[in-house]
Amino acid sequence: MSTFVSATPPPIVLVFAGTDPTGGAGLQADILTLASLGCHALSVVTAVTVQDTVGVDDFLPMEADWIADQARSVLEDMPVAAIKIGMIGSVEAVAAIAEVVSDYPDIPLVLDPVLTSGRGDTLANEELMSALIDLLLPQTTVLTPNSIEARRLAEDPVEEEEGDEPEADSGAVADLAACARQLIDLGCEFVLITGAHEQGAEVVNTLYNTRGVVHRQSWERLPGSYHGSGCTLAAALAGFLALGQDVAEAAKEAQAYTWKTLKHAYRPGMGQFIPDRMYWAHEDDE
Ligand code: PXL
Repeated sequence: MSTFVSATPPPIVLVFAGTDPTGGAGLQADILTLASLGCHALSVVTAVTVQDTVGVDDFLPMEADWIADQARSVLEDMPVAAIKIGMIGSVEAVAAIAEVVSDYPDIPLVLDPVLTSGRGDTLANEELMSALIDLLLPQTTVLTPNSIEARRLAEDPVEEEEGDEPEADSGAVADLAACARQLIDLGCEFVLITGAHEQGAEVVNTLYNTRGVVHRQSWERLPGSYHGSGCTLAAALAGFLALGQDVAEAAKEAQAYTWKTLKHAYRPGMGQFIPDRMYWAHEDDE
């Protein structure tokens, strides 16, 4: 008779996110991404969405107490190596999550500021954005906005600074650098701004900290429109942090992983492509 030996658990990542029945974005994207990297995802539901691959039709925010209770029960049971926060759904939920994570200041926290869906459906109003800024940004290790979210969160500081005209061709980068500085001044340690929504043959993503640019990486621009690429990137970043990498290395690895999931994306419905988080399991089929 063999003796049962318990396997060592993989690194554990706690995810706060909304559900997405398409499996493209949100909680489902995060769990798939983390599983693909060899992490175990703890999943706290913050909202339930009604959507297809074209867009989000509606969402129901989870009650704040229910979010806090879901999180506290697993945090007290298991050692969490990183936390990832995606869609939140209500101001009360932001406050509840901020209170829970404040009890775990040593766990690295990745905040993906989900403001809209890929189609542009609103997932966070102005009040929710300001709660994110006041309550969660100061506790964030890495904020992962796309360039549109970065400008909205930083309230487009370049426009406000009169007479500070950016140069014609370096304008976008200069403006995003100003946004990054502003977001870091608001309290997060690092900002990874993604550039898929900017012009150019390549997508340029830049990681900043208090000293400025940590690294800038360029990726071949892929032709599709993708559902859940931001969730994949932020979850992968949390996963690599949980696996023991530092922020600079984790941000590079997360980009490389995400680009591969987009390269292998498929279009299961009538809307956007879905990144293949398990691309490596299908590679032999090609
Ligand atoms: O991709 C951002 C995102 C995050 N979370 C949920 C979503 C979306 C976009 O549609 O539905 C639940």
